[in-house]
Amino acid sequence: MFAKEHIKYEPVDLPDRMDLSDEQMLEAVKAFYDKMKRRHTVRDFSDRPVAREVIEECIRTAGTAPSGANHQPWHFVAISQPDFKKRIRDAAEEEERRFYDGGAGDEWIKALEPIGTNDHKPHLEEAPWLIVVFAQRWGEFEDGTRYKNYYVPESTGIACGFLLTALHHAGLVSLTHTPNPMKFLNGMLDRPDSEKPIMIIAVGHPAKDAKVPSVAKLKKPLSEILTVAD
Ligand code: IYR
Repeated sequence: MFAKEHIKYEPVDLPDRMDLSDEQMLEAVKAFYDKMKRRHTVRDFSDRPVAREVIEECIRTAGTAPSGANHQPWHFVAISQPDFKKRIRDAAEEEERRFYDGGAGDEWIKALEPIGTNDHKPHLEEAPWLIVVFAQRWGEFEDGTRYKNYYVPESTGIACGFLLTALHHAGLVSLTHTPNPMKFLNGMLDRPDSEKPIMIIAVGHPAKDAKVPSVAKLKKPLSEILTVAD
C-alpha cells in the first residue's frame, strides 16, 4: 500500500545545527527553555485579530508531529466567525454548568480552586480563534472501508503540544479547554463519528491586563521529574 524505501534524513533548513558543539547546543536548549517556561494558559484575550495564515502555519507545524504508523490521526477545525464561537460557548457553558454543579465531584472541584475556573467561559467568544482538535479513532479509505489507527491519544496529544509551542513561538497565547462531554462539537462542526473531539484551543493576543494564576509558575523542579539511570 505504501512505499517501503527509506530516504536520507535531512533537516533541510538546519544543516549547520547538526554540527553544534556541546556548548552551543547547551546554549540553544537553554534559550528554548527560557522561551517555553514563559508559556502559560491565558484566559484574558485582547480584541486584536490574528491572521488566518498564522493559524494555518501553526496547524501545519502540529501536522509534523510523530504519530502511530504515521497515520496522523488528527483533524483541526479553526473558527473565527463570531456567531459560531457564540454557539460553541453556549454549548460548552451548558456542559460546564453540569460539571461545576456536582458532575465533577468534590475532589476535582477542590483541585481546580487555585486555578479559579468556573462555568463562565467568555474567552470562547473573546478569543479571535478557536481551534477544535479531533482525534480520528479510525481512518477511512475513499471507498469507505476502514483502517485502524494506533496510539491515537498519544499521537494527537503530541500534535497539540506542537501546536501550543508554535502558537507561543508566534507570540500568541492559548487556552486549552476541555468541556466534557464534547460530543456536541461533531454535530456543530459536521465531523464524522469516527472522530472524537479532544479539546478546544482558544487563541489570540493577551489582553493588556491579562493575569495567570500564581500557581502556574510552580513547575516541578528537574530533580522531581527526572531520574537519570546511568
Ligand atoms: N473543563 C472545565 C474544568 C477544568 C478541568 C481541568 I483538569 C482544568 O485544568 C481546568 C478546568 C473548565 O474548563 O472549566
